[in-house]
Parts: sequence; structure tokens; C-alpha cells
Amino acid sequence: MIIYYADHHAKHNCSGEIKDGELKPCFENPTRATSIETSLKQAGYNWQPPVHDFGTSPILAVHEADYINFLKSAWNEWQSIGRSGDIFPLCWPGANMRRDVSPRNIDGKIGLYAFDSGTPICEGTYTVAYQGAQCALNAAQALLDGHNRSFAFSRPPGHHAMPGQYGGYCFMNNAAIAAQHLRTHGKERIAILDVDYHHGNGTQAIFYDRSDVLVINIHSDPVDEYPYFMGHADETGSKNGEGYTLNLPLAKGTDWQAYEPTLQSALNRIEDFKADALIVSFGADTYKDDPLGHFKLERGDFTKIGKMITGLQLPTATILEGGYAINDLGENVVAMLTGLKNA
Ligand code: SP5
Ligand code: ZN
Repeated sequence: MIIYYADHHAKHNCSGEIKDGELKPCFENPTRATSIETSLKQAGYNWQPPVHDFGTSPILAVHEADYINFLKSAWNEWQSIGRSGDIFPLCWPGANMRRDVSPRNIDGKIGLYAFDSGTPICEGTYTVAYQGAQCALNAAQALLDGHNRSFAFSRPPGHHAMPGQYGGYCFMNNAAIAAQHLRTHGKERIAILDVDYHHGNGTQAIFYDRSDVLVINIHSDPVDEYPYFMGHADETGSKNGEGYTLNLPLAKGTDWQAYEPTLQSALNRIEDFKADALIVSFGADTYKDDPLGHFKLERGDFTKIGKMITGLQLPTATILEGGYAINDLGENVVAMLTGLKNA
């Protein structure tokens, strides 16, 4: 298991997020990574910084250039007009409004590039998201270099990030960037298995038209849960990608008994697909005590998930997504890695 982690992730540390109509402390905060560091160290794992910098081109392979440019310049622009707090959106182009004329005003731009109000941007956000993407790229490269298992646990997470929009604490889609890197460098068929509690709308959108990247989500039914507007079972891909998106929404309260057969059907689909490599978007927010999640998985279930994935016998890069029960997060990650270790 080769592990990547950029410890200056702590510079993405916003002052609060809008939740339930109020400004609350951020769930997605630096102590998440500290919890993982502590537990990995105790379990005898080592990690390394993203030693190779792949630059922006693999990021631009899945994200729109104007969007990445916005992320890069947003903080300076925000500050230059005297704003001191974190960046939040104010106004969105609603269903019958126009998005074909780009606003010059910063608040307009934010409305164009954000899809929720729960994802603040602060001074370090761009650099940290960039380093997080580099961690994922190094994890993908490890597979190309012949490793069988890699793990990237950088913040912020990525799976909600769309081709041209941020949200759900995500700015750059680390899993999609990793998957595309494998495609660019000769792997023909990539499967992405997203087991975060929330639907990975960004990853789905990025590969929706394509048959070379299979995207499977097991998540809380969007009828009842964020991100609400994507992740239904009838979304199966379009054009060449028809049949290469699979959504397996589950009800709130799902425990291992209901989760296990769903995971098995996802793994069966990956087997049929004959993937050359697997990317796992791993969110520990399916844990029973997660403050944002409403599934009932136990710590030992993460080891079972890892073991079942190992049964596929595929080179596997695991990318951290959510998980907000901070005191348990590190141990939950170790439990997953225990299952993912080669038999
Ligand atoms: C990567 C990831 O896990 N992102 C999750 C983003 C979720 N943002 C929405 C949070 C709103 C929670 N409101 C539910 C109330 C729970 N009591
Ligand atoms: Zn999540």
C-alpha cells in the first residue's frame, strides 16, 4: 500500500459553512486528516507527499479551463474589493435564466461556478485542492508503476466537483482526475466505485457520455439526501456511455445486511466490465455515528468492503472523499485499508 498525503492541506481551513440555515463550523476541516495521520501511524503505515507534480494538464483533462482559472483567481479578486470573510455564493442562474453571458462581477462569477452554498472558499483553497489532486495523480501513477494498491487521503474531497462547478466541499474531482490519468497512460478500461454516503454527482457527470470509464455509486437516495438533483437509479449514461453509469441508491438507515448485496451487485458489474484498474472513492460518512450520514455501517464493515473489493483482483487506487465523525475517522480508514491489503 503506497500512500500519498499533502500535509499543507491545513491551509484549506474556512471559518464556517451554511447548514440548516445557519453558519456552522466546517465539517470538512483539517482535523479530519489529523485523525487519519494518527491512526495510520499507530497501525504502522507510512505515507509520502505527492512527490511528482503533474501540473494542471491532467486536471484540465476533466475540468473546464475557465472554471479552474476562476478557482485560481477567486480569492484575490474577492480580497481586492475589500471582502474579508470566506467566499460564499449569493445568486445562481436558475432554470430559466442565462448562463451564456459570463458575469464580470465576482458575485456573479461565484454564482456561475458554485452549485451549493455549503462550500466556502478561503485563501488556501486553490493550492490545497491542487495538491489534493496531485496526491490522487500520484496514487494513479503508482498503479502505472506496477503497485497493486495505493491510497490518497488529502483534503478537500473531490467527487461532487463537476466539470465546471464546485460544491459538496469539493473543488477538483480527484477520483476522476486519477481515472483519466490511467486512461491517458494506456489503461483501456477503468471502473470507479464510489462508496461515499453521498452520490458522486461530479464523477458521474464527467464520464456520463463515455464507455471507457464505468461509474458506479452506492449512496443515500437523493430523494431524501444531498445532492438531491442527481444520483437516481434511472441515470444510466448517455450516448456512448449508455449503460456505463450505475446508481444504486439506498434508504436512510441502511445497515450492512442491506449494503452487502448492493455492493456485491456493483462488484459483479465491474467484473463483467473487465476493468483494467479500479478507482475507489471512499467516504467514511456511511459510518453509524457520522454527523452528516444516515447509514448504519460499523467499523468492521469497512474491512468487509475492502475485502470484497480485493476479491476483484484489480490494481486499485483508493481516494478519500467524505467522513465527518472525526474521532472515528482515522480508525475507519485503517479498517478499510486492512480489507484492501492484498490477500
Ligand atoms: C464529500 C462529501 O461528503 N460532501 C458532503 C457535502 C454535504 N453537504 C450538505 C450538508 C447538509 C447537511 N444537512 C443535513 C442535516 C443533518 N442533520
Ligand atoms: Zn459524503
